[in-house]
Formats: sequence, C-alpha cells, structure tokens
Amino acid sequence: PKEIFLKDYRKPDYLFDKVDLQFQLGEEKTIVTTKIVVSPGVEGSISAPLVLHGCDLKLLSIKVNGTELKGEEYTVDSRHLTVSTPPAGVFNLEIVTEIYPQLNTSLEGLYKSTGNFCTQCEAEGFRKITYFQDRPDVMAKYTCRIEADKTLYPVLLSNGNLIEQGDLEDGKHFALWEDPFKKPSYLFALVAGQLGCREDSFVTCSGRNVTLRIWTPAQDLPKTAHAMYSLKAAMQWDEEVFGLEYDLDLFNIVVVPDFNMGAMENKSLNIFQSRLVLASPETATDGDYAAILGVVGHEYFHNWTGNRVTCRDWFQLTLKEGLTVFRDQEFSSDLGCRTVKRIADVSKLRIYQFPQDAGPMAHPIRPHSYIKMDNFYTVTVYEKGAEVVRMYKTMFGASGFRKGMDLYFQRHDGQAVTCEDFYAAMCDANNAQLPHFLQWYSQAGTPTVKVSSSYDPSSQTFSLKFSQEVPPTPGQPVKEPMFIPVAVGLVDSTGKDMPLTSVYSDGTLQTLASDDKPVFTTVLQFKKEEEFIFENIPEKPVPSLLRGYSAPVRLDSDLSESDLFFLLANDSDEFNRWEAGQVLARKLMLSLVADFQQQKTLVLNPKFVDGLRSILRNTSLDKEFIAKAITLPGQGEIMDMMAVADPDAVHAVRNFIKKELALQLKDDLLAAVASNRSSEAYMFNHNSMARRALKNTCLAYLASLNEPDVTELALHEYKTATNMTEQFAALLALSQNPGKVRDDALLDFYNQWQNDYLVVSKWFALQATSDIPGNVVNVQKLLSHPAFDMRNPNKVYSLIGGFCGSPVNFHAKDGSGYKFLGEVVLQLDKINPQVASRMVSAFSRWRRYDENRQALAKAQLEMIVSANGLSENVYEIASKSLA
Ligand code: HT7
Ligand code: ZN
Repeated sequence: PKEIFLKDYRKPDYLFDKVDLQFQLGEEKTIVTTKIVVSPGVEGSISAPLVLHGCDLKLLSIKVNGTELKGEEYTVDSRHLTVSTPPAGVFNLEIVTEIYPQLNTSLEGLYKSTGNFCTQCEAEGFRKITYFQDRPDVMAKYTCRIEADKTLYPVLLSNGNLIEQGDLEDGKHFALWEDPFKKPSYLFALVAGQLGCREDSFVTCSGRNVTLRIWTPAQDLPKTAHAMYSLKAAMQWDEEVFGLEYDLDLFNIVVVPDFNMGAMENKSLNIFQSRLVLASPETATDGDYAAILGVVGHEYFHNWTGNRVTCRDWFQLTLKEGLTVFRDQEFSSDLGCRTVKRIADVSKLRIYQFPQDAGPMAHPIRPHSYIKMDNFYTVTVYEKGAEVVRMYKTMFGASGFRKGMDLYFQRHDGQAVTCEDFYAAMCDANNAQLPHFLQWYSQAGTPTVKVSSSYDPSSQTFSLKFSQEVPPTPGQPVKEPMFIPVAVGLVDSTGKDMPLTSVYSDGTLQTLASDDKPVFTTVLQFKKEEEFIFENIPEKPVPSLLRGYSAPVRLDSDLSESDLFFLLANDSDEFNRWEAGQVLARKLMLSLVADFQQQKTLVLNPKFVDGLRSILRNTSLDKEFIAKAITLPGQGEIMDMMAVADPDAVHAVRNFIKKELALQLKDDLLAAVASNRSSEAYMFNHNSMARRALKNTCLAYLASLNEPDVTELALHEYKTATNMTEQFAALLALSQNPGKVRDDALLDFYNQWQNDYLVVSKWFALQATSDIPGNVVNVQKLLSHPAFDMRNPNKVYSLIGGFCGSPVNFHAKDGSGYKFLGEVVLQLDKINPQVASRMVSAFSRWRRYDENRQALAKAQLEMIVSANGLSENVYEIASKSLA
C-alpha cells in the first residue's frame, strides 16, 4: 500500500468550477452522469494529464467538449482515470458511470440503509460515485438532479436549494437541487427514500427565516424533538458567541441506522446515525441526550468551521475537527455545567487519547503521513486538536480568541486552508508571536510537566519551577520543547485564593494586578525549564496548578498527600478539586496494585474514605460534580501508569476499593439514593440530570456489595424507573454480579425493548463490557443473536467494541479475548474495512502487557496482516502495531 506524505502536497493541476450531477437510482444499478467545467490550475502545466480518482466504478462513457474520447486518449485502472492530453483552457468534461449501491456494505460512497439511498463522501467516498479530483482543495458549485421511483423513494434530497421537481414516465419522479456555495466533493450528499419529517423554523440574527427539517422513518418522528431543540440552540449560540449566521434558507438532517461514524456535516444536508438523533425519555439516557446536543451542535458548527472555510488537504483535518470539537464543547458547557463538562472532556482525553499518544499509532494532531485517511479520524486529531484550540483561548482570553476567529473568517471564507492559516489569524489578531506553539501541530506524544515549589518566608516569595519532557514516539525519537500555558492559583491556609500581584521570570517582572483589579488565577507560559517567583505572598500557599486543565499534558507536581486532600476540600477551581481527588485515587490504586502483586492484604487508606465522605455530604456542591468526584479512575488509566500493565491486578484493586467504599459509606450512599429519587417527569436540564447521575453512581457502589438489601433496592429502582437513565443504571447495577438476578433482569429488559434497535444496542453493550469472569463466551454467543447484525456499525461498536473495552476479559490470560477479536476482524473486514480497522486498534498496545499476553496478541496481529485480500485500512493499523 502507498503511504501519502504531507510534505508531498501539490496544488491540483486542474480546477473544477462547476459540477452538474445526475443520478438515475435503480434497484440493480445506478447511473451517474457527471458534467464538469474544468479549467487549468494555478500551478498546473497546460499539458499535464488530468488524473481523476475512482473506485469500484464501471465507466460507461467519457466526453470532452461533447466528443466521446477514444480508447487511446485515456487510461483506467482500479484507482484512477487519466485523460492523457486534455485541451488547453476551459473545457467541459462529461463522465457516465454505473454503480451498485445495494451491494455497498462499506457505507462510503452511495449505499442503501434500510431501503433508503444515502451517501457518505468524507474522506474519500466521492470517488466511489464518479471519477473526480476527490480532494478538499478542489472546490466547485454543484447541482444535483435525482431521478427515482416515486413510490419507493418519495423523498429526494441533496445540498442547497430545491429548484425544480416533477413527475417522469414509468412511475418515476425527479428533483433538482442547487448549492450556491462552493464546496469540496466530501461535502456532497444525496438521500432518497421513504422518510417523514419534523419541520420547524429559525429566524436568524439578520431576520432570515430558515426552514429546519429532520427526516426519519415516520414512526420515529416523535423521537426527534430533542434534536430539533439542539439544532435551534446551536444556531442561536453560534450567532451569540461567534457572530456566525446560517447562510441558506433550508437546513436538513437525515437519520440513518447504518453509518460508520456519528454524523456528517454535508452542506445543508447533515446525515446522522440514529443514536445521535432519536431520543425519548423512555428509550434514551441522559448521556444520549447530551451526546445528541453535542453532535447536532458539532455538525451545525461545521457550516462555518469546515464548510465555508475548509481544509487544503486531509493532513489539515484538525483545522476543522479540533476547532469544531472545541466549539461543541463550549456550546455544551454554556448550556449545561461548565465544570462537569470539562471533567467529562478531560476524562475522554485521558482514557482514549493518552494511550494513543503513547502507542504505535501515536501521531501529531496534524499527521505527517497516512495510508488510509479514514484511520486518522482519531481522538488525537479531534480531542487533542480541541485542546490545542482551547490553549489559544487560554492565552488570548475570550475576546482575543473571538478576534482571531473573526480574522480567520475574514481572510479565508470560501477557501481551503491550513493549520498555519488559523494560527496566523489568531496571532495577527492579537499582535502576538508564538513560534514554538506550532510544535503542537507537528509533535506527537503527551508532554510531562514537572513542577516543584518552594516558599521563602523572609522575602515572602513563592517559587514554581517548571520543566518538561516530551516522550519519543514512532518516527520522532527526539522532541523540541513545547510552549505550555499553565493556569495557576495560590490557595491560602483558609482555603481562599490569594491575590496575585506580580511574578518574576527570566529576569523580568510582570505586574499581574492593581489594588482595584485583583487577580486570582494567572497563566504562566513556559517553553524550556523556567522558574516563576510570585511576590507579596504572606504565607506558604498550596498551588493549584493547570487550572481548568489549561494544557493537554501530564502533570507531575511535588504536592503532598495532605496538599491534595486540602485542594480536594477547598480549591475554588472546581476542575482542580476533582483533579486532586483523582490524583489521590491514582496514587492509592497504584500502591494497592503493588500490594496485590506481592499478595499483601489490601487495606484502604481511611483518609481517602473520609475525603470522599465529606464530598458526598457537601450539600453546597453540584450533584453531578459529586458523582464525578466519587468515581474512581478507570482501569485503563491505572494500567497506563504501570511499567507492565496488569489487568487482573488493576481489576481486583478497583473492585476492592469500590466495595470497601460501599461498605464504609453505605449509609451515606443509601441516603443519597433515597433523597435523589423524583417523581417529576423527565427533564433535560442540568439539575435533573445531576440528581440522576448522583443517584445512579451511588446505586452502582451499593450493588457492588451483592447483599440482599442492596439487590432488593436495585431491583426496586429497576422496576419503578420511568426513564431509561434510571432503568439502565439499575440494570447495570444488578448485572455487576453473576447469577439468577442478573440473568432475569437482562432477559426482562430484552423482552421489554426487543423492538427498539437502539435500546437493544445498549443491551449488547452492557453485556459486552461486563467484567464477569469468562465473558468472552457470552459475547461470542451474542454474535449469533437474531438482533445482532455485523453490517450495522452501531451494533458492532456496542458488542465487539464494548468487549474490547473491558480489560479483564479482552486481556484474558488464556488469549481467548484476542482470538475472538482476531477472527471477528477478518470477518468484518470483508464487510466494512473502516469499522474493522477501528476494531483492530484494540490490539495496538499489546506491548504494554506481560510476555505471555504479548505473544498471544502478536500472533493474532500476524495472522491478520498475512490474511489474503486484507483492506488497506486494517493493514495500516495492524502493521503499524507490529512495527
Ligand atoms: N466530519 C465527519 C467525519 C465522518 C467520517 C469520516 C470517515 C468515514 C466516515 C465518516 N462519517 C463522518 C464527522 C464529524 O467529525 O463531524
Ligand atoms: Zn466534525
């Protein structure tokens, strides 16, 4: 397979000014006629051949300026169509291809999902529809005419405005769509099928009335209310926070059950997988509701960050994804609770991105090379990318960030640009120069920031010394220091923030505040080793470092255990309050893991129990914050901190702490469950969700005791629940312990929800992620459950992805988990390479385990790499994992 490099980027030889597409949709075949107005590119030489991408296409004809090309005038291979000597100047190209959407299980290009036609063109799916320069820097205005059977496909949608529709012979009809905005091919979309719509409208800040439609099979329409609410909230928010207004009179969202990722931001025709639109209190959890809000917002925000200003090439993906994730995070924060959202986002980064950054697939947020671009839609590009955008805001403040955004749109509307263009807009708008900051785009690996502190009572100064280390990653053995913004506050002995007046570093004194404008948190920016000395500090403070998680780094500070307990109880920065508890928990878990490995009796530090008890009893704290603060770090996080990851020891220790806490805090936990019951109708607002989160977290602790009274309690919660959030949490609590109660509850749940495929997916996920011993056998059985379907990515992610996320069973000593995944990957690869390669990623950190496990996982990877007909998607991940 061919590796593609960022350094080899060249502008396209030809420009496409106008693209007219015509689709004749049929049951056996679809005919696509593509008419393109082609002109020479800025750097293209006149005699350059015109090379078009194409994949799985049957070419029926090709004409230039109306004349059919002869065989010797073009060549076709499995990936390209090349016109050897195109005419000089502007010319018309017409290509007719035949495609077979009904056989397309890869879910890229044009395919069928439950009888309806739909498309997915990002990243390189358009080339499965027609021959094209399928790259994001080729931007054109499109029209799209769709012809199809009127009974089978009454709804015909594409991008832009509907300009004509009507009936044709033989029971067919047509629709003609025109998109007035230039766009790259990856934003093209088409949908045809039997769909109903929920319609609403939004009046933009300039007074334009926009029609909003959410399309779904008619029976699901009642479940689209929350998505519509989310869309309108997003439109409002983008106007208020960024001054960005929607630019067309129509915005469509279409729901499909079969979709490789979450959703897609096609211009004015977003396509979503069902899970991220459909919700009712009875069938969707608070987590689902929150995800819908975030993803509907995310796709809508792409209209400006991605569509109006797009990427020059796919290496720049983080330009649109990192920025748009940052925007959706801020949107959700503003509509909910900022601290809780920040905790959730940072946890996601630590649980998923840190391991990627420390493994064989580590790559910078802007990768240097790829074999299959699909493999780089990663937590690094998305979530770490969002953290990099967040650092601009941390450094320049909200108004400086807004100025940078304004300049970015002013300079680049309608263009395909690079990460440097975004950086330049931010710096220029703020009259700043931050050359080292660009390292964040090119260096992989999570930096570790070391901090040591000292207080000098005689001079009343407090010093913080920083140093950093960026670990080696594949292809990058040596790193340059990064530019890191660290938000800092100093907490006095009463728990209050000290006013920060001035700070020395590098021989310069910086005044931070005046008497009438006190400052309690400041952002220290450092590159290499640096010391910062705060003046006028009357007593020894406890430093609160990296407030709000101001940079995506691992922090290694010299804070003592008692400092951490103090911050857990007092820090005004709620994120750092949570963080102090997590640092304590991580230290505690690691030391108990060592005890477990040495077969010592496990004893839980009573101070930790006391710390969590006071959090649980603190009525002034937000309830969801409490739920998060009493939740232990995940098994993966702890394994990541070990020289050799030991899933059995980490699992045993986490369970031990959970049970011990449940035992010692039982009364408080019972009280929290009782006082957080409510008979109110389901509401999607922070207070109601926080109440449910706290109740469910406490119930899970209690059920871990596996005692008759708590089992009774969990059963009661299960039976009396009136919404999925509480019903599912109770089921989860009950299913912690193997036995009849668990089996009965799982069966009861399935019987109740068997006709709702989204709820059934949750049922698969719950069983797949279970840590009950020997769970691989159950998961294996579920593969042949009638409700499971290997062609539906959502079900695959629930069952197979879920299983790989349960360390103790996936990493079973006997290799049964690895064998299971190895077999499934090969099966899946034949159906859907993108999904198969996501699954094979679970093997990538095999070197982190003991020798026995390493050998077992490696054998599976070798088996996969040597399989006949393996996709490039899976090959790239598996071979890089073995390298
Ligand atoms: N921009 C969208 C990416 C996407 C995608 C990429 C590869 C294969 C399938 C895909 N479906 C959607 C989603 C987003 O980030 O908004
Ligand atoms: Zn996106």
